[in-house]
Amino acid sequence: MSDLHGAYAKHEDPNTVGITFPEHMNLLQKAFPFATGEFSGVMRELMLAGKIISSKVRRAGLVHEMGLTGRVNVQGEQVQFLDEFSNETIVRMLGTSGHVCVMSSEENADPIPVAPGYPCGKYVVTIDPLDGSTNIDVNVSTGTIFSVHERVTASGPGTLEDVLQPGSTQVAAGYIIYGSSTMMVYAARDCGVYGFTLDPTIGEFLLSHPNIKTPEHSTVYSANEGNTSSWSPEDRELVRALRDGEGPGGTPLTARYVGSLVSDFHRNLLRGGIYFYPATQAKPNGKLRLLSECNPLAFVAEQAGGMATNGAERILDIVPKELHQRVPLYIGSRAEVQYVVDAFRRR
Ligand code: AHM
Ligand code: MG
Repeated sequence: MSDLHGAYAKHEDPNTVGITFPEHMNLLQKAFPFATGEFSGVMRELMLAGKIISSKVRRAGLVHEMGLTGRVNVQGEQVQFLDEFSNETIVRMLGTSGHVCVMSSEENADPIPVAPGYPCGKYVVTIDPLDGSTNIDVNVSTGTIFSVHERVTASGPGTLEDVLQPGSTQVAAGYIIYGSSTMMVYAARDCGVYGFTLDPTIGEFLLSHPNIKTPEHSTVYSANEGNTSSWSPEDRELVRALRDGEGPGGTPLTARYVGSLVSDFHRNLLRGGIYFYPATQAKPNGKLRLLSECNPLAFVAEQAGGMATNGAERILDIVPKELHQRVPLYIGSRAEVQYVVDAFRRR
């Protein structure tokens, strides 16, 4: 007779490489009461949407689904077919799940209600459905970013108030990256950061990166240096000093910039690095969105031992005033982000 007990015993640790997301969640639930069935339900819908988007992204060149829709979104950016597809897929999955009361997306001007006739749950989800979408047509990695809060209103349909919460109150956040493999990285409050890789042969995300900790020091800096002339002299000096080995590590950093925030962030999370998108003359608040990009990645960074700031303030402490608010972002390994914070204090 086979030793089934042995097989179960191996799977008592949520960090066991190769387990599925439901197995991991079941094991976490024993230790963390936050990990309710409803939260798992939100994550399940996000991962299903991620699988559908991943399959579409991987075949986009074959089925002529790249390029522009001809529409411009609320940010004034050209909407790509895959932006729209990703947005509609996630909104449909979550909006019919019964687990959320309202959503918001980089692609929509206003909060998005649940689907008509469907019940409202206790969670609020904000998404950047396909970050880095200008890279789709040239076969460079993109990603879906998500942020999960509990609602602050008591019941019924969620409102703008539910969406406009600071990043510090997120219960979970993360991203799905469509790269050389498809990976879902998520952080849950006080639980750590976990990476699951999609095994396309079975259509499941399996735990591949348990308990991710980001290196304390950076080896890489990531910034669009094409913008150097429109940065402040102080930001120019910061990048120069880090590049030339005058930062806290005392060794020069090498440059890596994909132009997909998710991809740059993911590499830096695993290898150690700092990503900058500072204020520019044309964009005095930077380019990146607080709710759909900066907050979720700041949450992941902090849970992994890193930091995120707009220079003057911890990203997660910023109280949002509007849905599509932008902020300068400096995010990544603790030593270099602290170096940025200290430099800002001296300004
Ligand atoms: P998007 O969400 O519309 O794709 O825009 C955000 C992207 C980030 O992924 C990326 O880091 C940044 O914009 C790149 O901006 P730039 O081209 O100015 O360097
Ligand atoms: Mg984006």
